[in-house]
Amino acid sequence: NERQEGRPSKQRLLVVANRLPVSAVRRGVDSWQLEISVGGLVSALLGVKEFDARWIGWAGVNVSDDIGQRALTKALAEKRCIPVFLDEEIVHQYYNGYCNNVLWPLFHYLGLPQEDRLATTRSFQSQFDAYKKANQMFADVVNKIYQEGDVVWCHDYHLMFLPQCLKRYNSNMKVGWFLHTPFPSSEIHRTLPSRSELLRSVLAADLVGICDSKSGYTASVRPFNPSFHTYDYARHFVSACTRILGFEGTPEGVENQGKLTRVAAFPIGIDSERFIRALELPQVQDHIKELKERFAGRKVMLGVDRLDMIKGIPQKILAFEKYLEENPNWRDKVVLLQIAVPTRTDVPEYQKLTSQVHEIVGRINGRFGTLTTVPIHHLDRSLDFHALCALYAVTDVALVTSLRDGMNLVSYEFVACQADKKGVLILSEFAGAAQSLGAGAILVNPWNITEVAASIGYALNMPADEREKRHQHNFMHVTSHTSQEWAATFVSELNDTIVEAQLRTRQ
Ligand code: ADQ
Repeated sequence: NERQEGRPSKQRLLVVANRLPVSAVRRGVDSWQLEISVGGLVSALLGVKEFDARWIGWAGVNVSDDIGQRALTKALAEKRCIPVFLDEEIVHQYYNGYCNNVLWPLFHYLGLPQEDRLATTRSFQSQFDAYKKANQMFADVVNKIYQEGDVVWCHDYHLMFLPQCLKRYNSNMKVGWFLHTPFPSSEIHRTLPSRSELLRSVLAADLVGICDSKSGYTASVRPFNPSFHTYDYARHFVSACTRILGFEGTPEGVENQGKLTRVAAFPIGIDSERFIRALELPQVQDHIKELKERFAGRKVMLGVDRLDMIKGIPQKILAFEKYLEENPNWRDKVVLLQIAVPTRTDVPEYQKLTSQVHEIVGRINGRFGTLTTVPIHHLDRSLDFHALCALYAVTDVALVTSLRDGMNLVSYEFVACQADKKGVLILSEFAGAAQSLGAGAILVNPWNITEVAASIGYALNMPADEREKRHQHNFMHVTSHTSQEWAATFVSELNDTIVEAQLRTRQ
């Protein structure tokens, strides 16, 4: 029992996210194999040394028996993870339904899947009920292990209802919430039937952070990053609260009946050192050599994305086709490597996207390929970390053309691996990263394939001194705005907010 264990010397940080940073595979009645999945959030939190961090979340598997649940809980405890057990029906309604069919497309301005629109509208209420129920289940687990003085950091659109559930348990609990996706214009948010409930719940948190490459929205309190001054997502959130709830927007956030919730923009980053160090490893160097030989005499263009509607993969490939069409002399001098990790493979909309991409790639390779070469290499799979670093390092032009993206870490990873090559980044203006890497990248509207095709030509022909200047700008940003700094800033802001709130209450 954690409550009886005595206080650890470091302050405890409870990180609550839909998925735990491990994947669990059952090996027997009471045995589990766990593998840590390293992602942006995990490496960010590894860097926050002053906290004793624990994770609370779903392990991604349905475990209905007591023996299995007990064994998994025990195995996860060694990794400082605490599971929330969700049954199949809840996962179907909460995760597949409300999170991925409603909030994800809506927050990315894509609306609901067209053919499912009516069906989704009908099942909306039951999905939202499941969403609230699931969030309550997360809150129950947090509440059970919470100790006075802990900081609770809730993540993403899956858990918008959680801050309120936690505050109902204990109004003194320090609760922050961070959104990894864009927060859309209030005109989009107001179409959501549960628009008010979600906003009210999030406002129960003490600090709301929006993933963005923006500087301190709370500049009057403490400027984080004074060289950038845009704050679109935070502004959209405040507008939604003022227009939908009638609350007051202030320079610090949102105020209602004397209670202020601070709304801030916290740009996420990557663990840039990890990428830079990896490039020195012999196996990565070997891989780089192989790739250079394989593509000798051709410029390498690269796309690395999850295969999701928001990433704009078909649009990107069509722009590349247009470039080849208009520039026959480049047809045998450039190759596009598109690495796309499949996600949500059971959803028809995503299956359709996969077929669409395959169809376009096949057509273009048939049209411009020769007996020995093709212009596009498309892989439907994930690459391991070292292979990914090598690929970033040999790339001349990276194409990040998301239709919308909270930030986009691929653009950061590419820049981190380009110290030698000083390659060019073509970046969608609709990715949060455009706010921070915009001065070094070529910004494009991904819907305008004529513009993207022209940018490909500009990037391929860019003189070395311009590449160098652009790269330096981005490299400076990526190496000085790291994931570790992002996490440390959020948590220390959350602590400060509480101190301020307590002071205000005492006055
Ligand atoms: P994602 O939509 O997953 O994240 P992104 O920020 O690009 O998008 O991160 C993807 C991660 O997966 C990167 O670390 C990348 O290296 C890795 N990855 C992608 N394709 C891969 C492949 N084929 N093989 C191996 N690795 C691959 C969400 C939001 C983003 C936001 C992040 C973090 O949608 O906008 O930047 O969270 O807040």
